[in-house]
Amino acid sequence: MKSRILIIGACGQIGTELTIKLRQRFGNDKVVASDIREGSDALMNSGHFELLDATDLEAVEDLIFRYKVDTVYLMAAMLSAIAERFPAKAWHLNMTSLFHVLDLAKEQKIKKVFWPSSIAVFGATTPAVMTPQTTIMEPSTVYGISKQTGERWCQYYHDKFGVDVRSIRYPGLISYTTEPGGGTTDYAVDIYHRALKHGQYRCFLQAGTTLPMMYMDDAIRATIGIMDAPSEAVKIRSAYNLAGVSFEPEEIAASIRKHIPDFEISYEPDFRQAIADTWPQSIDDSEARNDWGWQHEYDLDAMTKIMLKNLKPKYTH
Ligand code: AKB
Repeated sequence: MKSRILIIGACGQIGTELTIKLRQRFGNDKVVASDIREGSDALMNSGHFELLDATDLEAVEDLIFRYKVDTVYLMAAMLSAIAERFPAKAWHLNMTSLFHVLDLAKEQKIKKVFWPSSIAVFGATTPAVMTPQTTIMEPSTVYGISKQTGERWCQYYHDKFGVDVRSIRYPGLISYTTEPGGGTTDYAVDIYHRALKHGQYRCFLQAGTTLPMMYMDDAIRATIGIMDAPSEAVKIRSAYNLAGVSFEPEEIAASIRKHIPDFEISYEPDFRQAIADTWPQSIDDSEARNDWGWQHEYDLDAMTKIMLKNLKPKYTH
């Protein structure tokens, strides 16, 4: 019987923690990690790993066949800031990999798909405060356009072909195990590293830039939560809004000062400011809460405490 999970993009920020959590839950043998590059020791040493280019259909199909995979988490993507530098490459990676997985589900070679969307689907014309599930969406980044388009395709494959695809719109994610790469919300991770290393941080977003964020444990719980939900509970097959906390750089700095009183933040906004300016400040995720019981746990101070505690050994000699 087919019963393995394949994670594509397992060595990224979400993929690393998701793989480890799913291995703890289902057993190491049941979760196959794959990525274009190798990942952390914890990931590489705890189960199957395969080098995989997510845009190579034959290679993806081969892994699905060889490992008897029935569920795919497609986490490979180029994020907002880096995608602006490589638009064609980002579009190719983000869309081609999604089509491959949706087509394999349509052909019933796999049963269930998770694909991550993002708050980047929203744009400057979207209501920025408590952004509703269904609203104006005019994304201005390549990444945002790829996520919005991807959402429409997920809904389409579900409606036309019965594909069981599930998705959430992640806010900025914060974790201490794997650093993010190429996002606009990355400052909220960098700031903890710099606070411990240098006692100060020069922020690439300007003061007052409020963005929706979430601690990684919450994001992983949401991901597994929507995948566990009975099919009929998942009423939205594009992607669900998902909220944790919202804050601006000064608020995270103030939270860090509770542990490192001399910590200083300064501001030198770059091109990422223009991206952040088009994104929501806070998210209304009542649909996710009502449909499949989503609830966040971590607030800013709880997250700060965990981040500093776990990163400290890295910077203490
Ligand atoms: C990014 O900043 O690009 C990502 C996202 C919000 O999807 N963290």
